[in-house]
Amino acid sequence: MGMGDFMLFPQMNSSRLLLKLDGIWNFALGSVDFDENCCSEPLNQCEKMYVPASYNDQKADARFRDHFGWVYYQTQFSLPALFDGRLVLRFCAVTHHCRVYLNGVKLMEHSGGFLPFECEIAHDLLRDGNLLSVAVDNRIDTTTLPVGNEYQQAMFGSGLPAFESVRKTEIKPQNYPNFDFFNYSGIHRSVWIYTTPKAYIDDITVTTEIEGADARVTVSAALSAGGSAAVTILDANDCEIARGSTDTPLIIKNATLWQPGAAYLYTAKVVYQSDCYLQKFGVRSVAVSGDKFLINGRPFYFKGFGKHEDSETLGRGINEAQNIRDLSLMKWMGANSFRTSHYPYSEEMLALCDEEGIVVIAETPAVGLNRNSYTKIAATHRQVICDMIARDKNHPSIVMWSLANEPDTEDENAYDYFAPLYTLAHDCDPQDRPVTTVVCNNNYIKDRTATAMDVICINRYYGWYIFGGDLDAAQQAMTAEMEYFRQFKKPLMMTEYGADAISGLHQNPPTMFSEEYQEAYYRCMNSVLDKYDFVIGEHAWNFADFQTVQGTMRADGNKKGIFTRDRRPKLAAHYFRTRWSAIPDFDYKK
Ligand code: GCB
Repeated sequence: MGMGDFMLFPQMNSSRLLLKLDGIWNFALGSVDFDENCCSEPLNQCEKMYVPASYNDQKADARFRDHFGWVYYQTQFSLPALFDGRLVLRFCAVTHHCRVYLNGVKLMEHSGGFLPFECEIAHDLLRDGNLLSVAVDNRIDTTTLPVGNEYQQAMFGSGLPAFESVRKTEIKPQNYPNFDFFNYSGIHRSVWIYTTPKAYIDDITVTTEIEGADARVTVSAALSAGGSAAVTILDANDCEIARGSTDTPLIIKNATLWQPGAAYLYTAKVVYQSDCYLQKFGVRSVAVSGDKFLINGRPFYFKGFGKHEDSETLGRGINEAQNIRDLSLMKWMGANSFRTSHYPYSEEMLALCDEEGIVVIAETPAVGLNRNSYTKIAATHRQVICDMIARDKNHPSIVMWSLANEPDTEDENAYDYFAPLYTLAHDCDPQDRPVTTVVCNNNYIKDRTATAMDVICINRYYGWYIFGGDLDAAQQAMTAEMEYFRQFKKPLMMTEYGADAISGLHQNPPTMFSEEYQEAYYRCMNSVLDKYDFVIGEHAWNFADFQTVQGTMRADGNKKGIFTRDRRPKLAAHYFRTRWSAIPDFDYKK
């Protein structure tokens, strides 16, 4: 795959057929050694596994939950001989590394668990009863995004009897995520076969410029045999309002803007020979000006959350019903935005945000970068930035790109590492949206990266990890930090702040882990944020409780959710609902 490969979201229309291969597949656990036989022959010993979903939580068996290395998925399908056009096999996300075989022939290999990949299937490869095999490797290390730690041997060799005794037996091989979410793996999003005519539309890019009451729309397309394509612009009622061709700007008279909370989508219908594709888009502008973040020229205030793709049984698998519910809960709370922490989310979710008027900060899977990973990871990081923007560039809901979450920015090489990535993201984006890197540098005075971005994005846990239980100290520390950052005269956003709360645990006076403490924590922090006009938003960490690796810091996962994992509100949900209902989307800060 090249840099920022084209990747239209599959769609069924008058020129294209779309078949989902989702359902119950055959499945077998493998080892760290790849076994090609498990891809060329039907698996002889296998289990049933649902696709799309993580495999980890589908079985009541730790071998699945804690697996390390390869697993094998297989399904069989037959196709009617209906056409002689192109057949494309598309995976929307397989986490983290995979090899795809069809009838024993290797078709694709892909690294990176959160973005799509596809290839054309030759007609002569097909037969009656095709065997599709997908081998998936879940290993993470210092060369992958997200980053895995090397074998944790710190205590080994310490001479302590416990570690000496364990050393003699082999400790079971496992992943050591350098990030705080469960390393769910498997075929996480849909598997599709779609057709196109032989001459086809490979990619569409829509850019818009607001000119007074009108909008100038440029629709450009990558076309398999060159030339240009016909373009029709349809309004939200599917009425034609402009007509022309690719690369010549079209005018929408009296354009309706895409606004947070009041989405409006147009469609560009692109017709190229016998192919056609309907690309939705919105007319809206995004810019940073002084210490404000402007949407459609007005200072926007981000109210919302960091999230995860995480649910019962499905793990990190796409859960569209839950996506609907999550956006509904956000609206119930008066929230207007979220960040796709800590990886690109499904295209279905982004399309839903386009429709629902929810604002999105889109993040790469670059989480857990430490000073040792910079040199090893640079090429992969560049690729994932290009690929994410290529996939997501047309979504009006996305207003900013996040290059990474909490890299080690105290390291002196961090600025030199991130400055070119910042430029790259701007260069990749036809809409040239703002770019940020989300940091959590306790020694923030040493940070040169956060302040070099368009928006300073900070994760901060005073009152939890630092000054846990002491909200007075937390308030002072937070105030000092805001006083420090105000000198940069740039917009600053709290991309994370939070406190764990065990649902149902109540305490008066509030103590850590109680619902009351979580609420008191947010009241205290928000009282500081409200004092600073350059603070352009607050994203609570996290929307909902989520699964993590086991550990002394985590009781059945991370409990910083404002909702439980099954989306029941904690006290803080009601507090934020009251607060956010009173904070307008625009002009909150002077
Ligand atoms: C952070 C991370 C997030 C963690 C969170 C926490 O700073 O960005 O991934 O889950 O803290 O709760 O510790």
